[in-house]
Amino acid sequence: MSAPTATPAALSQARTRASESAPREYLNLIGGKWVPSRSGKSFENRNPARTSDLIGTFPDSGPEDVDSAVQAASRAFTSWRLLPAPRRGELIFRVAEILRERKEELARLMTREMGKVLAETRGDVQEAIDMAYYIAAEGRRLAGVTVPSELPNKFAMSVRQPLGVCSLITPWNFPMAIPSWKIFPALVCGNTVVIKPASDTPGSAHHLVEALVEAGVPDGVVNIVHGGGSTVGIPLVTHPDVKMISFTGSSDVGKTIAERSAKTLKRVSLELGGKNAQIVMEDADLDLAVEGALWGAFGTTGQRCTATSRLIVMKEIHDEVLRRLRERASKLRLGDGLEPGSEVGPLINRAQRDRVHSYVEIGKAEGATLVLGGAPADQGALGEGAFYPPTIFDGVKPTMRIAQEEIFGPVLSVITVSSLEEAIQVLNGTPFGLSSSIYTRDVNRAMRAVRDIEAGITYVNGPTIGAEVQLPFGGVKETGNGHREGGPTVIDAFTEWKSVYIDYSGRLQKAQIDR
Ligand code: UN1
Repeated sequence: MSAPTATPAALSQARTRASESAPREYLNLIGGKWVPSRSGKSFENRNPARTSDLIGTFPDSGPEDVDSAVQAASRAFTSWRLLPAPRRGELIFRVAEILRERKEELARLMTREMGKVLAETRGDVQEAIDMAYYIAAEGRRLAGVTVPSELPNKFAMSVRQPLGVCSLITPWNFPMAIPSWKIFPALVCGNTVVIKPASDTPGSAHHLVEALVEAGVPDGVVNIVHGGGSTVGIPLVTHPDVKMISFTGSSDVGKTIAERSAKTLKRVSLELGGKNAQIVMEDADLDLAVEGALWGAFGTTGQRCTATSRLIVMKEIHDEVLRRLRERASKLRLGDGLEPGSEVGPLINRAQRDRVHSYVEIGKAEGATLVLGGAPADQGALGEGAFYPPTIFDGVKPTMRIAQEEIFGPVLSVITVSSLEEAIQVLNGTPFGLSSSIYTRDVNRAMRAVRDIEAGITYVNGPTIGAEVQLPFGGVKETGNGHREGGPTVIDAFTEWKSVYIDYSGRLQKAQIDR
Protein backbone atom coordinates (compact mmCIF):
# COMPACT_ATOMS: atom_id res chain seq x y z
CA MET A 1 0.00 0.00 0.00
CA SER A 2 1.35 3.41 -0.87
CA ALA A 3 1.57 6.19 1.68
CA PRO A 4 -1.27 8.73 1.49
CA THR A 5 -0.23 11.72 -0.62
CA ALA A 6 -1.22 15.27 0.25
CA THR A 7 -3.59 16.96 -2.19
CA PRO A 8 -2.49 20.34 -3.65
CA ALA A 9 -5.19 22.00 -1.51
CA ALA A 10 -3.86 20.32 1.66
CA LEU A 11 -0.29 21.32 0.80
CA SER A 12 -1.45 24.84 0.14
CA GLN A 13 -3.22 24.99 3.51
CA ALA A 14 -0.17 23.58 5.29
CA ARG A 15 2.00 26.25 3.68
CA THR A 16 -0.52 28.89 4.72
CA ARG A 17 -0.54 27.79 8.34
CA ALA A 18 3.26 27.80 8.42
CA SER A 19 3.41 31.23 6.84
CA GLU A 20 0.70 32.62 9.13
CA SER A 21 2.86 32.15 12.16
CA ALA A 22 6.32 33.48 11.26
CA PRO A 23 7.04 37.03 10.10
CA ARG A 24 9.00 36.93 6.87
CA GLU A 25 11.61 39.28 5.42
CA TYR A 26 10.50 40.29 1.93
CA LEU A 27 12.77 41.87 -0.71
CA ASN A 28 12.60 43.95 -3.88
CA LEU A 29 12.96 42.21 -7.25
CA ILE A 30 15.36 44.15 -9.47
CA GLY A 31 16.82 42.73 -12.69
CA GLY A 32 15.92 39.17 -11.63
CA LYS A 33 17.54 39.39 -8.17
CA TRP A 34 15.78 39.62 -4.81
CA VAL A 35 17.50 42.47 -2.97
CA PRO A 36 17.00 44.68 0.12
CA SER A 37 16.73 48.47 -0.21
CA ARG A 38 20.11 50.16 -0.75
CA SER A 39 19.67 52.05 2.49
CA GLY A 40 18.95 48.79 4.34
CA LYS A 41 15.78 50.34 5.78
CA SER A 42 12.56 48.37 5.98
CA PHE A 43 8.92 48.78 7.07
CA GLU A 44 6.44 46.48 8.75
CA ASN A 45 3.30 44.90 7.35
CA ARG A 46 0.66 44.18 10.03
CA ASN A 47 -2.76 42.53 10.09
CA PRO A 48 -5.48 45.22 10.34
CA ALA A 49 -7.75 42.81 12.25
CA ARG A 50 -5.08 42.26 14.94
CA THR A 51 -2.27 44.76 14.79
CA SER A 52 -0.10 42.63 17.09
CA ASP A 53 0.16 40.14 14.17
CA LEU A 54 3.33 41.08 12.27
CA ILE A 55 3.21 39.55 8.77
CA GLY A 56 6.66 40.59 7.60
CA THR A 57 9.05 43.38 6.78
CA PHE A 58 9.50 44.97 3.35
CA PRO A 59 12.28 47.15 1.92
CA ASP A 60 11.71 50.85 2.58
CA SER A 61 13.21 51.84 -0.76
CA GLY A 62 14.29 55.17 -2.22
CA PRO A 63 15.08 56.85 -5.55
CA GLU A 64 18.32 54.86 -5.93
CA ASP A 65 16.39 51.58 -5.84
CA VAL A 66 13.90 52.98 -8.35
CA ASP A 67 16.75 53.97 -10.65
CA SER A 68 18.26 50.45 -10.57
CA ALA A 69 14.86 48.92 -11.30
CA VAL A 70 14.13 51.29 -14.20
CA GLN A 71 17.58 50.59 -15.66
CA ALA A 72 17.00 46.84 -15.39
CA ALA A 73 13.59 47.21 -17.04
CA SER A 74 15.09 49.33 -19.85
CA ARG A 75 17.73 46.67 -20.55
CA ALA A 76 15.17 43.88 -20.53
CA PHE A 77 12.91 45.80 -22.92
CA THR A 78 15.36 45.43 -25.82
CA SER A 79 14.70 41.67 -26.07
CA TRP A 80 11.25 41.33 -24.43
CA ARG A 81 9.66 43.56 -27.09
CA LEU A 82 10.94 41.18 -29.79
CA LEU A 83 9.54 38.01 -28.23
CA PRO A 84 6.42 37.20 -30.29
CA ALA A 85 3.28 38.36 -28.50
CA PRO A 86 1.68 34.88 -28.49
CA ARG A 87 4.73 33.64 -26.53
CA ARG A 88 4.36 36.50 -24.07
CA GLY A 89 0.71 35.50 -23.75
CA GLU A 90 1.67 31.87 -23.01
CA LEU A 91 3.75 33.05 -20.07
CA ILE A 92 0.76 34.92 -18.65
CA PHE A 93 -1.34 31.77 -19.15
CA ARG A 94 1.16 29.86 -16.96
CA VAL A 95 0.75 32.54 -14.28
CA ALA A 96 -3.03 31.94 -14.39
CA GLU A 97 -2.45 28.23 -13.75
CA ILE A 98 -0.07 28.92 -10.84
CA LEU A 99 -2.51 31.36 -9.23
CA ARG A 100 -5.38 28.90 -9.67
CA GLU A 101 -3.45 26.21 -7.85
CA ARG A 102 -2.58 28.58 -4.98
CA LYS A 103 -5.85 30.47 -4.81
CA GLU A 104 -6.74 29.45 -1.26
CA GLU A 105 -3.28 30.12 0.17
CA LEU A 106 -3.03 33.51 -1.56
CA ALA A 107 -6.52 34.51 -0.44
CA ARG A 108 -5.71 33.69 3.19
CA LEU A 109 -2.48 35.69 3.05
CA MET A 110 -4.40 38.57 1.52
CA THR A 111 -7.07 38.57 4.22
CA ARG A 112 -4.30 38.63 6.79
CA GLU A 113 -2.67 41.74 5.33
CA MET A 114 -5.71 43.58 3.98
CA GLY A 115 -8.57 42.52 6.24
CA LYS A 116 -11.41 41.79 3.82
CA VAL A 117 -13.23 38.52 4.42
CA LEU A 118 -12.01 35.31 2.85
CA ALA A 119 -14.85 35.04 0.30
CA GLU A 120 -13.78 38.46 -1.00
CA THR A 121 -10.05 37.79 -1.09
CA ARG A 122 -10.81 34.59 -3.02
CA GLY A 123 -12.66 36.89 -5.43
CA ASP A 124 -9.64 39.21 -5.61
CA VAL A 125 -7.30 36.33 -6.55
CA GLN A 126 -9.96 35.07 -8.99
CA GLU A 127 -10.04 38.47 -10.67
CA ALA A 128 -6.26 38.18 -11.25
CA ILE A 129 -6.78 34.66 -12.67
CA ASP A 130 -9.58 35.94 -14.94
CA MET A 131 -7.38 38.76 -16.15
CA ALA A 132 -4.48 36.39 -16.81
CA TYR A 133 -6.60 34.07 -18.99
CA TYR A 134 -8.24 37.01 -20.76
CA ILE A 135 -4.99 38.81 -21.51
CA ALA A 136 -3.03 35.66 -22.39
CA ALA A 137 -5.33 35.24 -25.39
CA GLU A 138 -4.74 38.87 -26.33
CA GLY A 139 -1.21 37.74 -27.30
CA ARG A 140 -2.79 36.22 -30.40
CA ARG A 141 -4.81 39.36 -31.20
CA LEU A 142 -3.26 42.76 -30.49
CA ALA A 143 -5.22 43.75 -33.52
CA GLY A 144 -4.52 46.75 -35.69
CA VAL A 145 -6.55 48.06 -38.62
CA THR A 146 -5.88 47.22 -42.26
CA VAL A 147 -7.57 49.54 -44.75
CA PRO A 148 -7.44 50.27 -48.48
CA SER A 149 -4.99 52.88 -49.72
CA GLU A 150 -6.26 55.71 -51.94
CA LEU A 151 -3.38 54.94 -54.34
CA PRO A 152 -2.90 51.87 -56.55
CA ASN A 153 -0.35 49.22 -55.62
CA LYS A 154 -0.03 50.54 -52.11
CA PHE A 155 -0.83 48.69 -48.88
CA ALA A 156 -1.99 50.43 -45.70
CA MET A 157 -2.16 48.95 -42.21
CA SER A 158 -1.47 49.83 -38.60
CA VAL A 159 0.24 47.85 -35.87
CA ARG A 160 0.60 48.22 -32.13
CA GLN A 161 3.98 48.80 -30.56
CA PRO A 162 5.02 48.65 -26.91
CA LEU A 163 5.89 51.84 -25.06
CA GLY A 164 8.92 50.75 -23.04
CA VAL A 165 9.26 50.86 -19.25
CA CYS A 166 5.93 51.33 -17.44
CA SER A 167 5.61 52.43 -13.79
CA LEU A 168 2.67 50.76 -12.07
CA ILE A 169 1.45 52.22 -8.78
CA THR A 170 -1.32 50.23 -7.13
CA PRO A 171 -3.66 50.60 -4.13
CA TRP A 172 -4.35 48.36 -1.14
CA ASN A 173 -8.06 47.58 -1.63
CA PHE A 174 -7.57 45.05 -4.45
CA PRO A 175 -4.02 44.00 -3.63
CA MET A 176 -3.70 41.34 -6.35
CA ALA A 177 -6.48 42.11 -8.84
CA ILE A 178 -5.38 45.69 -9.57
CA PRO A 179 -1.68 44.82 -10.01
CA SER A 180 -2.83 42.06 -12.40
CA TRP A 181 -4.94 44.55 -14.42
CA LYS A 182 -1.76 46.49 -15.05
CA ILE A 183 1.12 43.97 -15.15
CA PHE A 184 -0.47 41.40 -17.51
CA PRO A 185 -1.59 43.76 -20.28
CA ALA A 186 1.65 45.77 -20.02
CA LEU A 187 3.66 42.58 -20.55
CA VAL A 188 1.58 41.03 -23.30
CA CYS A 189 1.97 44.27 -25.25
CA GLY A 190 5.77 43.96 -24.98
CA ASN A 191 6.49 46.51 -22.23
CA THR A 192 8.60 45.94 -19.14
CA VAL A 193 7.44 47.13 -15.72
CA VAL A 194 8.40 48.41 -12.31
CA ILE A 195 5.60 48.05 -9.79
CA LYS A 196 5.20 49.83 -6.48
CA PRO A 197 2.35 48.30 -4.53
CA ALA A 198 0.67 50.14 -1.65
CA SER A 199 2.73 49.82 1.52
CA ASP A 200 -0.36 48.54 3.41
CA THR A 201 -0.55 45.44 1.18
CA PRO A 202 2.87 44.74 -0.30
CA GLY A 203 2.63 40.97 0.26
CA SER A 204 -0.09 40.20 -2.28
CA ALA A 205 1.77 42.01 -5.09
CA HIS A 206 4.92 40.17 -4.01
CA HIS A 207 3.12 36.83 -4.37
CA LEU A 208 1.88 37.83 -7.82
CA VAL A 209 5.42 38.72 -8.88
CA GLU A 210 6.67 35.41 -7.45
CA ALA A 211 4.16 33.61 -9.68
CA LEU A 212 5.50 35.52 -12.70
CA VAL A 213 9.06 34.50 -11.80
CA GLU A 214 7.97 30.89 -11.42
CA ALA A 215 6.24 31.05 -14.81
CA GLY A 216 9.59 32.01 -16.33
CA VAL A 217 9.48 35.76 -16.85
CA PRO A 218 12.97 36.87 -18.01
CA ASP A 219 15.14 38.92 -15.62
CA GLY A 220 14.29 42.63 -15.55
CA VAL A 221 10.94 42.31 -17.35
CA VAL A 222 9.08 42.59 -14.03
CA ASN A 223 10.59 44.50 -11.13
CA ILE A 224 9.01 45.30 -7.77
CA VAL A 225 10.16 48.13 -5.52
CA HIS A 226 8.47 48.55 -2.15
CA GLY A 227 8.16 51.80 -0.24
CA GLY A 228 6.26 55.04 0.16
CA GLY A 229 4.66 57.45 -2.26
CA SER A 230 7.20 60.24 -1.97
CA THR A 231 10.30 58.01 -1.81
CA VAL A 232 9.37 55.44 -4.49
CA GLY A 233 6.15 56.64 -6.19
CA ILE A 234 7.31 60.09 -7.24
CA PRO A 235 10.74 58.90 -8.50
CA LEU A 236 8.84 56.30 -10.58
CA VAL A 237 6.74 59.10 -12.06
CA THR A 238 9.59 61.50 -12.82
CA HIS A 239 12.29 59.05 -13.97
CA PRO A 240 13.35 60.09 -17.50
CA ASP A 241 13.47 56.49 -18.80
CA VAL A 242 9.90 55.69 -17.76
CA LYS A 243 7.52 56.00 -20.71
CA MET A 244 4.18 55.38 -19.08
CA ILE A 245 2.57 55.54 -15.65
CA SER A 246 -0.50 53.60 -14.63
CA PHE A 247 -1.94 54.64 -11.27
CA THR A 248 -5.00 53.64 -9.27
CA GLY A 249 -5.77 55.61 -6.12
CA SER A 250 -7.17 58.91 -4.90
CA SER A 251 -8.01 61.82 -7.19
CA ASP A 252 -5.64 64.09 -5.24
CA VAL A 253 -2.64 61.84 -5.80
CA GLY A 254 -3.74 61.27 -9.41
CA LYS A 255 -3.66 65.02 -10.03
CA THR A 256 -0.17 65.27 -8.54
CA ILE A 257 1.01 62.45 -10.80
CA ALA A 258 -0.53 64.13 -13.86
CA GLU A 259 1.22 67.42 -12.97
CA ARG A 260 4.59 65.81 -12.25
CA SER A 261 4.59 63.75 -15.46
CA ALA A 262 3.29 66.53 -17.72
CA LYS A 263 6.73 68.11 -18.11
CA THR A 264 8.02 65.04 -19.93
CA LEU A 265 4.75 64.27 -21.75
CA LYS A 266 4.68 60.74 -20.40
CA ARG A 267 1.52 58.78 -20.97
CA VAL A 268 -0.49 58.56 -17.76
CA SER A 269 -3.45 56.26 -17.13
CA LEU A 270 -5.37 57.26 -14.01
CA GLU A 271 -8.13 55.36 -12.25
CA LEU A 272 -9.26 57.52 -9.35
CA GLY A 273 -12.03 58.17 -6.87
CA GLY A 274 -15.74 57.58 -6.96
CA LYS A 275 -18.92 58.67 -5.19
CA ASN A 276 -21.10 55.97 -6.63
CA ALA A 277 -24.86 55.94 -6.25
CA GLN A 278 -27.64 53.41 -6.52
CA ILE A 279 -31.08 54.70 -7.57
CA VAL A 280 -34.14 52.80 -6.33
CA MET A 281 -37.35 53.55 -8.25
CA GLU A 282 -40.76 52.90 -6.68
CA ASP A 283 -41.42 50.02 -9.11
CA ALA A 284 -38.22 48.16 -8.15
CA ASP A 285 -38.04 44.72 -6.59
CA LEU A 286 -37.29 46.06 -3.11
CA ASP A 287 -35.75 42.84 -1.75
CA LEU A 288 -33.30 42.84 -4.63
CA ALA A 289 -32.59 46.56 -4.28
CA VAL A 290 -31.84 46.22 -0.56
CA GLU A 291 -29.61 43.18 -1.14
CA GLY A 292 -27.74 45.17 -3.77
CA ALA A 293 -27.32 48.21 -1.53
CA LEU A 294 -26.00 46.09 1.34
CA TRP A 295 -23.41 44.39 -0.85
CA GLY A 296 -22.48 47.60 -2.68
CA ALA A 297 -22.14 49.75 0.45
CA PHE A 298 -20.74 47.37 3.05
CA GLY A 299 -18.94 44.71 0.99
CA THR A 300 -15.14 45.19 1.32
CA THR A 301 -16.14 47.43 4.26
CA GLY A 302 -16.96 50.11 1.70
CA GLN A 303 -13.35 50.23 0.53
CA ARG A 304 -13.90 49.88 -3.21
CA CYS A 305 -13.66 52.74 -5.67
CA THR A 306 -16.91 51.28 -6.98
CA ALA A 307 -18.58 51.12 -3.52
CA THR A 308 -22.12 52.45 -3.14
CA SER A 309 -21.88 55.51 -0.96
CA ARG A 310 -25.21 57.14 -1.89
CA LEU A 311 -28.63 55.52 -2.06
CA ILE A 312 -31.05 57.70 -4.05
CA VAL A 313 -34.57 56.57 -3.21
CA MET A 314 -37.99 57.61 -4.52
CA LYS A 315 -40.05 59.19 -1.74
CA GLU A 316 -42.92 56.64 -2.02
CA ILE A 317 -40.70 53.75 -0.93
CA HIS A 318 -38.20 55.60 1.25
CA ASP A 319 -39.54 54.46 4.63
CA GLU A 320 -39.82 50.83 3.61
CA VAL A 321 -36.35 50.70 1.98
CA LEU A 322 -34.74 52.37 4.99
CA ARG A 323 -36.48 50.03 7.44
CA ARG A 324 -35.32 46.90 5.58
CA LEU A 325 -31.83 48.25 5.00
CA ARG A 326 -31.32 49.19 8.61
CA GLU A 327 -32.57 45.85 9.84
CA ARG A 328 -30.33 43.86 7.49
CA ALA A 329 -27.24 46.07 7.96
CA SER A 330 -27.52 45.94 11.76
CA LYS A 331 -27.14 42.14 11.58
CA LEU A 332 -23.96 42.06 9.50
CA ARG A 333 -21.24 40.35 11.53
CA LEU A 334 -17.99 42.27 11.98
CA GLY A 335 -14.88 40.22 12.53
CA ASP A 336 -11.50 38.90 11.45
CA GLY A 337 -11.93 37.97 7.79
CA LEU A 338 -10.29 34.60 8.43
CA GLU A 339 -13.00 33.62 10.97
CA PRO A 340 -15.90 31.74 9.41
CA GLY A 341 -19.06 33.80 9.79
CA SER A 342 -17.39 37.21 9.53
CA GLU A 343 -19.19 39.34 6.95
CA VAL A 344 -17.48 42.72 7.36
CA GLY A 345 -13.72 42.90 7.95
CA PRO A 346 -11.70 45.79 9.40
CA LEU A 347 -10.71 48.98 7.62
CA ILE A 348 -7.18 48.96 6.26
CA ASN A 349 -5.63 50.76 9.25
CA ARG A 350 -6.41 52.98 12.22
CA ALA A 351 -5.73 56.18 10.29
CA GLN A 352 -8.42 55.19 7.79
CA ARG A 353 -10.78 54.37 10.65
CA ASP A 354 -10.20 57.86 12.09
CA ARG A 355 -10.83 59.39 8.68
CA VAL A 356 -14.11 57.49 8.27
CA HIS A 357 -15.17 58.57 11.74
CA SER A 358 -14.33 62.19 11.01
CA TYR A 359 -16.74 62.03 8.03
CA VAL A 360 -19.43 60.69 10.36
CA GLU A 361 -18.86 63.70 12.61
CA ILE A 362 -19.09 65.97 9.56
CA GLY A 363 -22.38 64.30 8.52
CA LYS A 364 -23.86 64.86 11.97
CA ALA A 365 -22.72 68.48 12.03
CA GLU A 366 -24.22 69.01 8.57
CA GLY A 367 -27.61 67.92 9.91
CA ALA A 368 -27.95 64.43 8.43
CA THR A 369 -29.74 61.85 10.62
CA LEU A 370 -27.57 58.99 11.79
CA VAL A 371 -29.72 55.87 11.76
CA LEU A 372 -27.12 53.11 12.21
CA GLY A 373 -23.49 52.74 13.34
CA GLY A 374 -21.43 55.88 13.61
CA ALA A 375 -18.72 54.93 16.13
CA PRO A 376 -15.58 52.74 15.88
CA ALA A 377 -16.26 49.15 16.91
CA ASP A 378 -13.76 48.48 19.66
CA GLN A 379 -15.49 46.03 21.96
CA GLY A 380 -13.60 42.84 22.84
CA ALA A 381 -11.40 41.33 20.15
CA LEU A 382 -12.50 44.00 17.65
CA GLY A 383 -10.58 46.56 19.70
CA GLU A 384 -7.31 45.04 18.46
CA GLY A 385 -8.13 46.05 14.90
CA ALA A 386 -9.44 48.91 12.79
CA PHE A 387 -13.14 48.00 12.75
CA TYR A 388 -15.99 50.33 11.89
CA PRO A 389 -19.61 49.14 11.67
CA PRO A 390 -22.03 49.65 8.77
CA THR A 391 -23.20 53.24 9.11
CA ILE A 392 -26.30 54.79 7.53
CA PHE A 393 -27.28 58.44 7.30
CA ASP A 394 -30.81 59.44 6.32
CA GLY A 395 -32.08 62.88 5.31
CA VAL A 396 -28.89 63.61 3.41
CA LYS A 397 -28.90 66.63 1.12
CA PRO A 398 -27.04 66.16 -2.21
CA THR A 399 -24.72 69.07 -1.45
CA MET A 400 -23.54 67.84 1.96
CA ARG A 401 -19.89 66.83 2.17
CA ILE A 402 -20.86 63.24 3.05
CA ALA A 403 -22.76 63.14 -0.27
CA GLN A 404 -19.95 64.74 -2.29
CA GLU A 405 -16.58 63.44 -1.04
CA GLU A 406 -15.15 59.93 -1.26
CA ILE A 407 -15.13 58.43 2.25
CA PHE A 408 -13.84 54.91 1.43
CA GLY A 409 -15.57 53.23 4.32
CA PRO A 410 -18.88 51.63 5.32
CA VAL A 411 -20.91 54.84 5.29
CA LEU A 412 -24.08 55.06 3.20
CA SER A 413 -25.97 58.33 2.63
CA VAL A 414 -29.68 58.03 1.82
CA ILE A 415 -31.09 60.83 -0.34
CA THR A 416 -34.82 61.09 -1.14
CA VAL A 417 -36.05 62.26 -4.56
CA SER A 418 -39.39 62.54 -6.35
CA SER A 419 -38.66 61.70 -10.00
CA LEU A 420 -36.25 59.81 -12.24
CA GLU A 421 -34.98 63.14 -13.62
CA GLU A 422 -34.19 64.36 -10.12
CA ALA A 423 -32.54 61.04 -9.24
CA ILE A 424 -30.23 61.24 -12.24
CA GLN A 425 -29.46 64.89 -11.56
CA VAL A 426 -28.48 64.05 -7.98
CA LEU A 427 -26.47 61.03 -9.12
CA ASN A 428 -24.57 63.18 -11.63
CA GLY A 429 -24.05 66.04 -9.17
CA THR A 430 -20.61 65.13 -7.81
CA PRO A 431 -17.11 65.64 -9.23
CA PHE A 432 -16.78 61.85 -9.81
CA GLY A 433 -18.18 59.40 -12.34
CA LEU A 434 -17.09 55.80 -11.84
CA SER A 435 -19.94 53.38 -11.14
CA SER A 436 -23.72 53.74 -10.88
CA SER A 437 -26.85 51.64 -10.61
CA ILE A 438 -30.60 51.80 -11.04
CA TYR A 439 -33.19 49.35 -9.73
CA THR A 440 -36.42 49.44 -11.72
CA ARG A 441 -38.70 47.02 -13.55
CA ASP A 442 -39.48 49.63 -16.20
CA VAL A 443 -37.25 49.20 -19.26
CA ASN A 444 -37.96 52.74 -20.45
CA ARG A 445 -36.64 54.22 -17.22
CA ALA A 446 -33.67 51.85 -17.24
CA MET A 447 -32.69 52.88 -20.75
CA ARG A 448 -33.02 56.59 -19.95
CA ALA A 449 -30.74 56.11 -16.97
CA VAL A 450 -28.19 54.20 -19.06
CA ARG A 451 -28.20 57.11 -21.51
CA ASP A 452 -28.13 60.04 -19.07
CA ILE A 453 -26.01 58.88 -16.13
CA GLU A 454 -22.50 60.36 -16.27
CA ALA A 455 -20.35 57.40 -15.27
CA GLY A 456 -17.99 54.84 -16.76
CA ILE A 457 -20.13 51.94 -15.51
CA THR A 458 -23.92 51.62 -15.11
CA TYR A 459 -25.69 48.57 -13.69
CA VAL A 460 -29.40 47.86 -14.10
CA ASN A 461 -30.83 45.79 -11.22
CA GLY A 462 -27.32 45.09 -9.89
CA PRO A 463 -25.17 46.88 -7.30
CA THR A 464 -22.41 49.35 -8.19
CA ILE A 465 -19.68 46.78 -7.52
CA GLY A 466 -18.74 43.68 -9.47
CA ALA A 467 -17.12 44.69 -12.76
CA GLU A 468 -15.79 41.86 -14.94
CA VAL A 469 -12.35 41.95 -16.56
CA GLN A 470 -13.50 41.70 -20.18
CA LEU A 471 -15.22 45.10 -20.23
CA PRO A 472 -13.62 48.55 -19.98
CA PHE A 473 -13.19 49.70 -16.36
CA GLY A 474 -12.83 53.36 -15.43
CA GLY A 475 -14.78 56.54 -15.14
CA VAL A 476 -15.51 60.07 -16.28
CA LYS A 477 -14.90 63.49 -14.70
CA GLU A 478 -12.44 63.40 -11.76
CA THR A 479 -12.46 59.61 -11.75
CA GLY A 480 -9.85 59.46 -14.48
CA ASN A 481 -8.24 60.94 -17.54
CA GLY A 482 -10.00 59.01 -20.29
CA HIS A 483 -8.10 55.72 -20.15
CA ARG A 484 -9.78 52.42 -19.35
CA GLU A 485 -8.41 49.31 -17.70
CA GLY A 486 -9.80 45.88 -18.58
CA GLY A 487 -11.50 44.93 -21.80
CA PRO A 488 -9.93 45.49 -25.21
CA THR A 489 -9.42 49.13 -24.19
CA VAL A 490 -6.54 48.34 -21.82
CA ILE A 491 -4.44 47.50 -24.88
CA ASP A 492 -4.77 51.14 -25.97
CA ALA A 493 -3.28 52.26 -22.66
CA PHE A 494 -0.18 50.10 -23.09
CA THR A 495 0.61 50.49 -26.82
CA GLU A 496 1.46 53.12 -29.40
CA TRP A 497 -0.05 52.94 -32.85
CA LYS A 498 2.20 52.77 -35.89
CA SER A 499 0.67 53.28 -39.33
CA VAL A 500 2.57 51.45 -42.08
CA TYR A 501 2.35 52.24 -45.82
CA ILE A 502 3.97 49.83 -48.29
CA ASP A 503 4.21 51.14 -51.84
CA TYR A 504 4.80 48.36 -54.37
CA SER A 505 4.13 50.46 -57.49
CA GLY A 506 7.82 51.11 -58.14
CA ARG A 507 7.20 54.84 -58.62
CA LEU A 508 6.70 57.97 -56.53
CA GLN A 509 3.02 58.25 -55.73
CA LYS A 510 1.67 61.39 -54.08
CA ALA A 511 -1.21 61.08 -51.66
CA GLN A 512 -3.88 63.79 -52.01
CA ILE A 513 -2.12 65.07 -55.21
CA ASP A 514 -2.42 62.16 -57.67
CA ARG A 515 -6.11 61.90 -58.47
C1 UN1 B 1 -11.74 49.02 -7.10
O1 UN1 B 1 -12.58 49.25 -6.26
O2 UN1 B 1 -10.72 49.71 -7.15
O3 UN1 B 1 -16.02 46.16 -9.79
C2 UN1 B 1 -11.84 47.91 -8.06
C3 UN1 B 1 -15.56 45.84 -8.70
C4 UN1 B 1 -14.28 45.04 -8.65
C5 UN1 B 1 -13.10 45.92 -8.84
C6 UN1 B 1 -13.11 47.13 -7.94
N1 UN1 B 1 -14.31 44.04 -9.66
O4 UN1 B 1 -16.10 46.18 -7.66
